[in-house]
Amino acid sequence: MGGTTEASALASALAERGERAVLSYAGRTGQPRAQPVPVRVGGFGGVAGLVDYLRGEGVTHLVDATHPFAATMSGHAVAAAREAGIAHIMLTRPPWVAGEGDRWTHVPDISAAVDALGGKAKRIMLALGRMHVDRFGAQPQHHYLLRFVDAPDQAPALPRHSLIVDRGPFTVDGDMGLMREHGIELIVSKNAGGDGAEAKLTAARRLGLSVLMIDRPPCPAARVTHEVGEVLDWLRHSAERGV
Ligand code: 3Y8
Ligand code: NAP
Repeated sequence: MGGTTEASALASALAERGERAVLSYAGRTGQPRAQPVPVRVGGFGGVAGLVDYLRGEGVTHLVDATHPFAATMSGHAVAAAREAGIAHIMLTRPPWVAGEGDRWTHVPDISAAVDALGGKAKRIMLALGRMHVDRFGAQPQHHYLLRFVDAPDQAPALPRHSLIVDRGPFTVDGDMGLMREHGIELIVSKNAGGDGAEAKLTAARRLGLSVLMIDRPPCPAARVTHEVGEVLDWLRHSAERGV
């Protein structure tokens, strides 16, 4: 189950070893990154649909390498692997932790982030992608800098906004330039972890800007790793044990 830098790294490692693997995308973006293994795109149709897919394709190992905020998919993966009786592991990245010079305020979820933006108008970089943007219409007083992977069909429902269409991974210089150009005062970010979107946090630190950090949802998986190498070991050992 893909959609992250770690999933792409695992796909490359599996291809190098000649392992039979399929990488699955939800189909949220127009041109997902090409992969060195076969790709399937689109939802499965809930847990039952995923169980049918796993059984129909004779899948023996399910690796959930989706984004830490893809909580519904991760919950379905745990349930479907159990029902189909196949091995399951989650490959994710540790959350970011504030360091020296960071000015972070933590909120538990998107709703709390929206509520935290009451008060006078600011220039805010909303680095959350497209799916939750309209929620911030509850705080229309701000000017929002938005960054989407694909150009939207219609303009976002925020009265004051600028839109950048760009996919990561991003760079510190690029994000510092963007924040300066748009006079950004505050960055809103999911605690995605990983290095594909960390540049904005480093840029904020260097510019002395505050960050509203949205904590990730609970992780449903029993077996979790942060390392591609551990997934490869797990695949090898469980194949040897024939489980
Ligand atoms: C479709 C696959 C790879 C994976 C690259 C990572 C890094 C670049 C940074 C900012 C934050 C954000 C967003 C982000 C990043 C990586 C990784 C990551 C954040 C692609 C991809 C898919 C998606 C879906 C997309 C979401 C959106 C979220 C943009 C491909 C490029 C904000 C998450 O338009 C939409 O509907 C987009 C939706 C889910 C969140 C949202 O609410 O909008 N990712 N991103 C996957 C699928 O269809 O299954 O197109 O190649 C993957 C990547 N995005 O292989 O190199 O590993 O995290 N993705 C966040 O972290 O907050 C951008 O702007 O600073
Ligand atoms: P989600 O809310 O957890 O899942 C919603 C539904 O989308 C799932 O029930 C499933 O549909 C389908 N789905 C999700 N991921 C899928 C996958 N990899 N392959 C096939 N179907 C998938 O998921 P999301 O947050 O929208 O994330 C969608 C994709 O974007 C994932 O690949 C994720 O890794 C990637 N991504 C998400 C974020 C983020 O901020 N959420 C950031 C970066 C990348 P059915 O119920 O029909 O099976």
